[in-house]
Amino acid sequence: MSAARPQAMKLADYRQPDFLIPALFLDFELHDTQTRVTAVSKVRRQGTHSHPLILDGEKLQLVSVEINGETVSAQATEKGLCLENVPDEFELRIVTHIDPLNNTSLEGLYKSGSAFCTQCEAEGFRKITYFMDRPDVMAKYQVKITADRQTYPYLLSNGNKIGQGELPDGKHWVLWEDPFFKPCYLFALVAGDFDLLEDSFTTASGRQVALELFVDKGNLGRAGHAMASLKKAMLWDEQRYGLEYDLDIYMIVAVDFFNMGAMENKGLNVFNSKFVLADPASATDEDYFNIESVIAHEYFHNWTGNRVTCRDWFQLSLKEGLTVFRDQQFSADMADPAIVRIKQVQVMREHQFAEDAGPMVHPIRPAEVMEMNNFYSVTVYDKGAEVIRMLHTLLGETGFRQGMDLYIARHDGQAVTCDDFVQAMQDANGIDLTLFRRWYSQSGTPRVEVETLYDDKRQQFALTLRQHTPATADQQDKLPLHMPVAIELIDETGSQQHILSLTESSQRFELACKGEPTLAVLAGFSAPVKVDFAQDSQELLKTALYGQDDFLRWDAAQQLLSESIHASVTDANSSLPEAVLALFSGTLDVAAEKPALAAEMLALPSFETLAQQKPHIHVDSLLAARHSVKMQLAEAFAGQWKSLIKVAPDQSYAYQREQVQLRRLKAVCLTYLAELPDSEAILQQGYQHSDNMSDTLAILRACQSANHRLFEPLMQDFEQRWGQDSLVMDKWFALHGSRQHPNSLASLQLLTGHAMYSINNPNKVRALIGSFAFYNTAGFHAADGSGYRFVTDYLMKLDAVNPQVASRLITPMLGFSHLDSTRQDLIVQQLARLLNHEPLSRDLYEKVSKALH
Ligand code: 0A1
Ligand code: ZN
Repeated sequence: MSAARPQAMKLADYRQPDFLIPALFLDFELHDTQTRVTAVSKVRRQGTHSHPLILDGEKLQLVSVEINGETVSAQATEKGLCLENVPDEFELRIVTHIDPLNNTSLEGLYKSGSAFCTQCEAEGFRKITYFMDRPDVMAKYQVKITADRQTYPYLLSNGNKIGQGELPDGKHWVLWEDPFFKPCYLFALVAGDFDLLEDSFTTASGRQVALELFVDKGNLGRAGHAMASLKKAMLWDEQRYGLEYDLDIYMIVAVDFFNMGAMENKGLNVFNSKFVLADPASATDEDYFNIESVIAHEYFHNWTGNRVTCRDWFQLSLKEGLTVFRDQQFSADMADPAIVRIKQVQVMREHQFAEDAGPMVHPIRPAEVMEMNNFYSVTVYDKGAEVIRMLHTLLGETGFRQGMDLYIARHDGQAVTCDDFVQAMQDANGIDLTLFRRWYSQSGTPRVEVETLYDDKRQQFALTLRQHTPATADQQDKLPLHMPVAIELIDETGSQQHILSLTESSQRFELACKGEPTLAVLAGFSAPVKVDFAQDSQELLKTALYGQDDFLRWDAAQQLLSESIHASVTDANSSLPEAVLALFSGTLDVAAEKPALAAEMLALPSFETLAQQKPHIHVDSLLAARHSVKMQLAEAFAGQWKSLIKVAPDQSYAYQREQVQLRRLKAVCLTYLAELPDSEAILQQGYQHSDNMSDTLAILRACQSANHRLFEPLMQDFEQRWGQDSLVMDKWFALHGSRQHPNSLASLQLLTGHAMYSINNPNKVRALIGSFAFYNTAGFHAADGSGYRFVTDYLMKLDAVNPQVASRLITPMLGFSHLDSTRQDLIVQQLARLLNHEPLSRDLYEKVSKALH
């Protein structure tokens, strides 16, 4: 990346567009390497000015430009086209050629296997034609697609099919019309040969919607769960938010090559096949859960994202934070609410807090962006959802729903801002949210300090909360925030719950309480903060065993475990504290009654979570301490692990709540059991008798994390059985990638040459290299720097193929300030190598330059 360094765009510089394009006709003549795209736009000047019309365009071959039927000569640059002295209103016709086959960035029009498909969010439309590629330019689309009829029997785009025909040369064409105005990031085209699962849904007002799910040939048997999930999501959105689907057809296409999870294109969602295909033999309970949640997420975007969209990309959390919150509510209703919440909090603590601590820290509404694709982040999505959740907590279900109704009624068909959303919530509830708005502009993880005092005489429990947000790489000065702090007071008679509204940097609350209670803070993780509250182990134990709120019980258990692991870092010979033993016996006693909660309470906090709890860590000692605590627990409760793994569902596999809970409990027990010397026969039999992927993977994971000698033979067997199944093999690659073993790097290198591996397929790269960088702590942080070097070498190759995937993969190299100085130096060396690598994408440049700053 020499001469011109990429420049950041600033939210403060937003200007409304100089021109509007209310109608667009697109004509695609599909060809692998030379697709011809004709774009006919109606263009209208907005306001009084004489600015030129500036169109974005990248990697396009310009064929011709006509204004009102007259050819004009126009010089394209690397970034687009500038047309001077255009009329106030005119028809613009542009013809371009594009090369989908060689488009490995998977942005714009590309080939996934033998199918054509598109991905336009955030700024991919500019790789299809010259256009004003920004979400506040909204058009009505008509799309004509022409292609070979045999190879591409299905030609799909947004909206309704309004025409089709055959051509003499073996080709056919289809014409689509989308009646809704939309920004170009929601445009989609798919052409290919698929198996089709058809169904229908009748909306609350009695309209019939055709549901069509397209999968690769032979995969129809794996499409049922996705279709069932879609129907559940459609019904749920009507019942919870009064929102109905608005077109006559809803299509989903599953493809193998996709940069993210899925995409909410109007009426034509494109999905990573990982989030569509499932059957008991090949998919885990977690896969079933994720499919249901991603299908719902994309469906919910139809209102929160499509009907009401973003004015500019700085507002991404407007649609993503809100839609993640809605899919979280849906998942809580479909599955186990407490467990669903625990998983969300784990994502926040492991990944979002880590993002806040690193160089890419940003508020949920970033103020500066160099490459938009870098901001599809855990902050914008997950912290964004936490911010919406706080509004929901502060306003209550009814108030929140009133705010949503007003937001949709006021802004349907518009491209709006996060401020517009908060304003609707404020107006519908008559409450002042001025202070609350700071969550949108202030970055970082706030800390809330808790101090308590019980007044025996007055029977009053006093609680002082102090908040402060430490400075972050992007922002020095921080202000107090408005947050709900949910608490539970536990005493002999039971427990009482309160929601405290914290708005000042220090605030005192008094609560009546007969007898001194045990306090548990942040029920349901009511705010995305770290809590500093020095509690002794007896109090934590009491909360863990006798608390009301399942989340608080799990959290207290995790704190007890975390503390014993950190204690074992300082004293390698320390034995397990009494409280941890009591926690495990107490939890194991009720495991059969509450299997899901017990499973989470018995699971050790991940290395990443432990690392987030301390400003400085020593990788090897923390890993050793975690392992030592695991060993001691394995031995101390050996009998229980053996008996509990027998508590298995007695019917054949179904993705059904009680079954999922028992399988999860069994999986946790297996991780301890595998550490015991006499576990081999049990593991072997468990693997052989398993009739579903959840149980199979639980055995493999247990063997992997215990470095059990069975791991390799079982993995070989697994490969024999599933070697031809791409999605299943991703699980196998991930198990290899994350295996903490002295040979892990060598095996990784070998596996990049495996017949099923391809650097062009993001799922493969994430499975193998991603799980190494994110989860193979020992391998990635190897003291000699070999892990960092391997990832850096790989990133250099990958960046040339797919910068978006490369840029996600670099995340574990960014936050290094908590590591020892030797490792910090080793990482910095590798980042410096990357910075000097040419060419370097804007995606990686933004992250590496910030990390080295
Ligand atoms: N809007 C999608 C996420 C998405 C973003 C970018 C993509 O390609 C670069 C693809 C999908 C969602 O939230 O599901
Ligand atoms: Zn989304």
